[in-house]
Amino acid sequence: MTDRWPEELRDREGDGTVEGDGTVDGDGPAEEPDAPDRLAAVPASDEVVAAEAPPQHAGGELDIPDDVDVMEGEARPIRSVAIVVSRFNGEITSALLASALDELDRLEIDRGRIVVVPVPGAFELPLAAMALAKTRRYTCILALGCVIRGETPHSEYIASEAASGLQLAALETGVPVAFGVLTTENAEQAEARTGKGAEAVRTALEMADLFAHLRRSATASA
Ligand code: INI
Repeated sequence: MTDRWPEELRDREGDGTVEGDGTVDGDGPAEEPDAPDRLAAVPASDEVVAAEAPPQHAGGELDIPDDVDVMEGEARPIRSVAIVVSRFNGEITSALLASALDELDRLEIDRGRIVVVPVPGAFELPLAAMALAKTRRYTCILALGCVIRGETPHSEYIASEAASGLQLAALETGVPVAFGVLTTENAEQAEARTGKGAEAVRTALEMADLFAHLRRSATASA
């Protein structure tokens, strides 16, 4: 794969935001020259630096016996993060984005390490997330969108394609992709859930940290 930005994804404004026209260089295996396998996508240990302990981000406690090893990540600052966000239902997705950026600020991740990639709608999120993941420039990716159920099945298709496509982008590349797409019955429910942007940040960073642990342990036992 190429290590350069596709022309269409360059930061034209110079403000850390890139916009595509749908033509992206998404072909080829997700490889780095110095890391031949899929673990190449896993953040290197030096990408994770110390930070204050974040709040619990997913409900529920696990009861794990003391006599087994536990490998678990936590949300810590990382080298770089891409946020792909849909313009459809823009008032809601702007609030999701603000929530995500607030959380990244709280975790002391410099704005210079963040790129925001707007796309037309939730249906377009997977293609952009996959293209971004394949660049290997981002330790993790957040996908933010909002699908409000309409009177036709249209929204169902969009929501389900967004979910499966984003999961595919993560599975194909090994880069954590957080699902920050709201799927609600109405706008009021969506407005009440815009804190999901922050949750997506913590989820993506926890997975990136988990992969850093995994990579270190794989290297140590090799
Ligand atoms: N896109 C959304 O992000 N949310 C929606 O609720 C939505 N609905 O309901 O139509 C929506 N449609 C646009 C879609 O994501 C694509 O942009 C469009 O179909 C072109 O591919």
